[in-house]
Amino acid sequence: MNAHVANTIEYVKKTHAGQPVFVQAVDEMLSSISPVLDAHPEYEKADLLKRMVEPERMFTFRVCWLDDHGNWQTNRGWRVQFNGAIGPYKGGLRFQKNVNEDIIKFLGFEQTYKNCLTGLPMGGGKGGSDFDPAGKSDGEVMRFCQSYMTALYRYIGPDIDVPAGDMGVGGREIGYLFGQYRRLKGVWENGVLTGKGLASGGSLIRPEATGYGAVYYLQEVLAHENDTIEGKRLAISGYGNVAWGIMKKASQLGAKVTYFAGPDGYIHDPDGVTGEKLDYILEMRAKDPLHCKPYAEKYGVEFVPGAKCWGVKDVDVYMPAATQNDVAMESAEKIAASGVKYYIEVANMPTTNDALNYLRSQKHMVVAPSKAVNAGGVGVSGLEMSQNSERLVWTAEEVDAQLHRMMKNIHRISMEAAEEYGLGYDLVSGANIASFKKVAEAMYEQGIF
Ligand code: 2IT
Repeated sequence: MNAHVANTIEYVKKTHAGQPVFVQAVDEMLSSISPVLDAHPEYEKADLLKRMVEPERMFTFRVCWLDDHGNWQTNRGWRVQFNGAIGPYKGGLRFQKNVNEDIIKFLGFEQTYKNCLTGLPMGGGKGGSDFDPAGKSDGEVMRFCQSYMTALYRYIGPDIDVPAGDMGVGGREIGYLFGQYRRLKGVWENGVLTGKGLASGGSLIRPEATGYGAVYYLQEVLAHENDTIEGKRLAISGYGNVAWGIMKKASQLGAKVTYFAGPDGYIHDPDGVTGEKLDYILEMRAKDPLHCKPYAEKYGVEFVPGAKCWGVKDVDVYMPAATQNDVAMESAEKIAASGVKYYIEVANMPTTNDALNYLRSQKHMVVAPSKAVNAGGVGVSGLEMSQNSERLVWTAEEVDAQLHRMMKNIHRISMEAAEEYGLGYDLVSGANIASFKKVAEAMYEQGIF
């Protein structure tokens, strides 16, 4: 490994001992980019790597709100503006009770390189709160969002920093956040947030974009292997927004999701999640995002409590689409032993580093990294920003066609970057190298900053 890369990884490990997830994301990314540093000794001189692992800035703030019983509640809020070298900071907000500074930094770091892969001018940012949306009324969520935006509005804007949704933040929350921004600023700047409802200037296809994009990327991988998506059986984790997009697009293209998982266990539906079952997924999630068992009861299919579906053999593709570190070494061993060829990461960093490296070392497997596979979500957010800037509304077909092109391009540039350095069909290294090169070049040409 290039010495500057190795030293930077050691430096981050030493200085961020309390932030294991951030360290993991940095380690995963930097471990791929030695050949680029070998080719560009000027980057070491410019201390580029140390600058890349330090956010440009990060805000932490309190968010106070009144619950329905008239009690004051206080939550913690964050926004990291990680890297603005290639565009306004861009990335979602995660509202979940386990959110902390470590998680926000890991997500902001990943976002920088993911956003770069889309080819659109977007820098990396991320934010969130330890607010737990589970069981909260609409009124409570609205008051929380208003308070969150009151703390943040001075620091964001369509050309500054553009938040969106992530776990726990969907169209409803974005609506309340945007309403408060507009009230405070008194301007029509709807490009300040993406994932808005259509009436507020949201983009068609944005809710589906991450899942659709993941399936488009999978199609590229399959085409590379002289294979097609028809008849493919997918095992995924999650049944949230992203998982739902995968289910829908897979069924449109003649494939099917036959396994999916929630925090309570996993479902096996050999006929696949298709037709009206897709609507039921939305209904079930709105009622209770923590239990997928009701699906098994409704459709008379198998539910395995307290387990993950990693290692099942009667599928063709695994797609972890729930949350970070869902697949650790024990699951990776089962996945490798199952004989299934395709491991397509979807959630942000769903695999621990040792598990990811183990899967990548399996000769019979093709592994694709989340920062490429899930980039369609933020990619369509970028298209929403474009529509807001030009004050036009694109058709679903136009947005979908651009998303499809974007995913093909991400697969192609990743493949080419890996080939350029003699790494073969290594989509993980390729995505890291392709995105690193562009961010590094922009930072280098902008001087010390
Ligand atoms: O992880 C992600 O890429 C997102 N949560 C979407 C971010 C965005 O700005 O649309």
